Amino acid sequence: MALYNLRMRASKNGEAGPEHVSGAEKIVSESDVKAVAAALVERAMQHPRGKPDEVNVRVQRLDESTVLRLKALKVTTVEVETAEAGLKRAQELLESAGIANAKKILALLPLTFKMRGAMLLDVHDLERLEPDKARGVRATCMDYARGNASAAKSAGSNSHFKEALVLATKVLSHKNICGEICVSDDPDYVTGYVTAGALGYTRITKLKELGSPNGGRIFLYSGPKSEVAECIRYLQETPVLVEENDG
Ligand code: WAQ
Ligand code: MG
Repeated sequence: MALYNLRMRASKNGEAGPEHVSGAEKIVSESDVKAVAAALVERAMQHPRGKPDEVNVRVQRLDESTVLRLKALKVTTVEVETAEAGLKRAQELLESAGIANAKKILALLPLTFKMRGAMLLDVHDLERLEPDKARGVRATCMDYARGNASAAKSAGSNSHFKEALVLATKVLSHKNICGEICVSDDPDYVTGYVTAGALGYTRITKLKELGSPNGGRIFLYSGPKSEVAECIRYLQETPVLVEENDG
């Protein structure tokens, strides 16, 4: 059966134009398209960042032969008491994975707070590589490979962790991406993560204060500048299905 990519985006009218409220990505079979679209709209309407003024759902058929299948990154969790300690651990973890500029990189996080996508940062010279620096680069077109689990049910539940693991697995799978830092923009979700080679997906239980809407992502790029465009195309367009690791 054909596969479809569903993409939901919700925004509200802010002082300076539309503000992002929520978004989600699903890849489902034809028979699930209708139920999953409804579940995504429902989710947009119930988001803790507020009632949206506009919700868009795009449905796009995929050519199955282009779908890449990946194993989910290995997950570990680091417990911290404070956001400050969490950011310090993030730095140490990235350094342990060979990212020398980790401190300077983490200091750039505030620049991502207003962005809808991620900063794409060259880890060697700290050059920002996003074509549109206000928007950033969005990783899209990825989901779990679902056995018989209900696609609609999983689309309705906003599991930050599960969706982030899919995104992080896709992003780190590109040969020129060597890591990622993520802080949720949901005021009630303070757990974030870092990824990098041997770290896999390392959750850090507190990266910001409860109640703060300040979140963002940085994708760490290590490769020739001539391959940036291809990397962005991969992140945005290549359909990826992620197999959950057991246990
Ligand atoms: N591509 C690139 N950047 C994105 C994307 C995307 N598809 N979606 C969101 N962002 C950026 C954007 O700037 C957001 O403000 C920021 O990331 C955070 O997005 O293991 O909920 O969707 O429990 O709020 C981490 C889970 C949850 C940790 C992350 O991110 C865990 C989360 P959010
Ligand atoms: Mg969010």
